[in-house]
Amino acid sequence: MITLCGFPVSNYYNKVKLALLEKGVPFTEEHVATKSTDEAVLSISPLAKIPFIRTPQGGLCESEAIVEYIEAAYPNPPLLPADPFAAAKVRELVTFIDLHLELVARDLYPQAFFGGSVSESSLARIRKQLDKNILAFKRLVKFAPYAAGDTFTLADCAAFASLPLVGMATKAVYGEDLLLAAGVDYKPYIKLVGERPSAQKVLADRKAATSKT
Ligand SMILES: N[C@@H](CCC(=O)N[C@@H](CS)C(=O)NCC(=O)O)C(=O)O
Repeated sequence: MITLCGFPVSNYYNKVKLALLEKGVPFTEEHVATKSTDEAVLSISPLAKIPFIRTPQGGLCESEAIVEYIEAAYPNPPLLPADPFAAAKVRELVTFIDLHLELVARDLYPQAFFGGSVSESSLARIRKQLDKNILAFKRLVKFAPYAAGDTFTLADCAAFASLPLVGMATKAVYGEDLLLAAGVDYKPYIKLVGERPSAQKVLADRKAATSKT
């Protein structure tokens, strides 16, 4: 049995949780906060980031490594196409979402969500990077109706968890949602994915966790 560790407000936690739910993999959840100095956490997630999982074979961190493990260990239903090239295109899209959009926008979160402030020079640098990366992402994403094409894949687990966050953070900081401003029409897509039972559970659990804090 897999234990998913972290908390249900985290986008990367929810990316993994969506994959587990979509595949019907049995799992339990364990609340683990970020920045833990607990050796039991650091021995699995050395940067103390969440999510990580516990498996009968040991622990594993980094959401992409985790979902790839889940995909290989529990192949059905698949969240990657059988065709190697099509599967690589899904992974390519995940990289754009996680690395080129979310990780860049992440530097805005202290100001967007946590009452902190980000320097003017950082805001300008992040904006320039995001403007460029969002246009690149726009060339790749399909929304037809899913992120990588006609089938729900790992790219949707990443996109559903992170695109709204990128939109909200940029809106809060720059006064406009840079995804929408660039013509990345992600809202109907998020609504579509949000109707899936897996996404409904993720959203309900996130809501419950948010109202507790
Ligand atoms: N590349 C990591 C990113 C995970 C990540 O950034 N998680 C956040 C929560 S959403 C975290 O643990 N932040 C605390 C920290 O970086 O110290 C993954 O894909 O799992």
